[in-house]
Amino acid sequence: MSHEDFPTEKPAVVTCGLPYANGDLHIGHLRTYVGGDIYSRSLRTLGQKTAFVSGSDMHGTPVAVNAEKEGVTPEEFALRHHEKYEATFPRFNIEFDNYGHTHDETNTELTQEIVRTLEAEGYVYEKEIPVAYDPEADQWLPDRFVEGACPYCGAHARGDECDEGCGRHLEPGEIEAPTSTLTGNAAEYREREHKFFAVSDLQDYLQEFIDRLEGTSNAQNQPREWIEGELQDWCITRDMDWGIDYPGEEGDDLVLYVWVDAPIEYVSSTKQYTERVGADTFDWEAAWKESGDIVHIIGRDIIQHHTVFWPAMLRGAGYVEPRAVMASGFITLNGKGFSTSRNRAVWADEYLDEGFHPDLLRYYLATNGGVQQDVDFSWSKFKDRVNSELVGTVGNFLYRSMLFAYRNFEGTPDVSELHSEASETESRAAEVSEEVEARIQEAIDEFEAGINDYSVRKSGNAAVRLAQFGNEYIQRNEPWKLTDEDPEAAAQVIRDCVQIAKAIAVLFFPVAPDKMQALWEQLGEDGSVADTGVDAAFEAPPASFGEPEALFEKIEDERVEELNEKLEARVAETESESDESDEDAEENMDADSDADADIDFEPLADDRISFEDFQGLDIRVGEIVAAEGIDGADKLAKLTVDIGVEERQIVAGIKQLHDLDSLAGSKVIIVANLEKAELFGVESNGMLLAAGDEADILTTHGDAVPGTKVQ
Ligand code: B3M
Ligand code: ZN
Repeated sequence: MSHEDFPTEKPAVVTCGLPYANGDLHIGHLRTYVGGDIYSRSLRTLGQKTAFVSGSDMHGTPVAVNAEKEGVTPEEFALRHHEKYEATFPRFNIEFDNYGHTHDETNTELTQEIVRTLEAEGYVYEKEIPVAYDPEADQWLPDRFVEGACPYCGAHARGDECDEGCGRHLEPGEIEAPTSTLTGNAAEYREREHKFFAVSDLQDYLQEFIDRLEGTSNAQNQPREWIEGELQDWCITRDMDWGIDYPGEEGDDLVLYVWVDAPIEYVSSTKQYTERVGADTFDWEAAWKESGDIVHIIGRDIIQHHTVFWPAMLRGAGYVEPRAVMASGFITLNGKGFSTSRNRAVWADEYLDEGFHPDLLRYYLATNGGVQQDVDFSWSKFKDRVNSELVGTVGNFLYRSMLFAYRNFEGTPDVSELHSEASETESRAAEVSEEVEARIQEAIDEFEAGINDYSVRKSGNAAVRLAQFGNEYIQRNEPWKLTDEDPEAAAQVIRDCVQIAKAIAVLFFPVAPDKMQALWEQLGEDGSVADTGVDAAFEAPPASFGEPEALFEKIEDERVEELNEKLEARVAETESESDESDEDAEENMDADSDADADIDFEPLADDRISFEDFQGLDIRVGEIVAAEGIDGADKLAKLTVDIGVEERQIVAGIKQLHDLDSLAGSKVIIVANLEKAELFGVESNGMLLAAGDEADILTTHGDAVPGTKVQ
């Protein structure tokens, strides 16, 4: 790919898909926003000039349908939700540089201007098409006002999206056997003139664009079938009065399709940011019209909009194309989809009201799986990860080493005498041992690689792995024994640990901003850790600091039981209240399918095997060293797996289901003594264990090292 690594000299814009202003936020919705916030903070830590923007999506039938149900105007309805979102995001430390909405003046003007440019460039034409119409309601039926069968896969679909089947965007007139969601009656098709954007004129451009596009592999690969096939032009108007008027046709009932003005909010929101802080701080035109690094973070159900329609619009109107699209998987709750109508959700406000710190959820959502993997939330898994990783690894290291430093040295030990010669050398951290200096550098490299691989899990885990090393380092060197025997050596070990603590503050800040600011202050540092960069990881901490306090608190089992009971009771109550509990009301965003509702489990095997037979299997813990797709094979990936005694090449059918780029470092379970096989001309020496059709990869719960036998 042609892009240079971050940090670049260009201004970067990180955006998050705009939430439709039509419902309450649950923690599943927060995933892409947390991811975007971590990603933009991480870019800044690397020294990249970055704007992080988004806004509420006010238009379209998702809002109009719900406003109608409530009997209020779409504007009133959408603004109310917009204000709620705007207040909720900061409570999770999701701090947009600008959070606007699509109905404001900036976006209305910019959208109309861009459409006029597309017209002037000859990309817009008029065509008569069949549009669904409800004769009883005497109304046109755009998008979600009509349902029917998808013409491509036959699944039940919405007017503009095959949301339960193949996921395609559907054009007006395409849906078969249309029915009106207003009256439930069969709809008719009536001919009507609409405006079209000639996406097909940009096909050659899009084919080149997709080869340049970075981000997650789903966003790079999925659009190929559309871009390389026959590209359909895109109807950009709708028969509604809620939306942005088609320029020059104000007053009639024709507005722009919501997907025209929604992504333009990315630009408008950046523009508002510049208007607030000045072009010297961030110049929206330099980023969007000259040369910027644009990174979109979205749910995987809107890949087509961001990799086909949107870049075509940008190109047609003379704007900069996206550099990367990170498309995330969905979130489930206890293995099933979130369901707002059944109250089967952990609501964003509820999570905070239960007294949990936002940084814990940020950590969980960002590092539980690669960006494009589905992530399951349960209170019990949440507890496990908080207790073992945040409390047990990070918190434990920080507390024990800083307490030791405070009690024995009243802060950072002075070891300058020991390094009087070294201080003139090229060492970046003159007073730190070579081993620790190298390990901090490794953590910085992992952090940076995570950013360039578009993996917030990798960048987020760099600090956790460093803390793991810290625990091992302190354990191995036993400074508590050295204080009498060899005080200088004890001072050096603790000096090293304090430096590790500082590096953790810098590298973990994007994931846990509040907690790491607290650590920064515990270290006696002034100002905000947000204003530092990776280099601060090597700068000496202040000489003195006070008694540290534990940063993370253990979650008790009883608390989890209580929360599970609350959730179950609430779902039961909602279901008994609702007559139509089988019929899920429409979810406003993604992640709402009942993931396991339709699984036909295979019957249990009748034949028992002996213990000896089982022992004949050599099952081992491994660690993925590298993963790449096999050319020509849709599903297969070639993995290099470290199994302690040696490295193995293993072929596994996980290519489309996992973000291969973020698999390195993952613990896996493999059958080591399966006979070798050749798949697509590639030798497979062992078998990776994974569960179900989604190839959910088996891993270990604790820290079993590669090579450990599974028994
Ligand atoms: N408002 C929400 C969705 O479809 C939609 C995103 C717009 S992003 C420009 O997930
Ligand atoms: Zn379909």
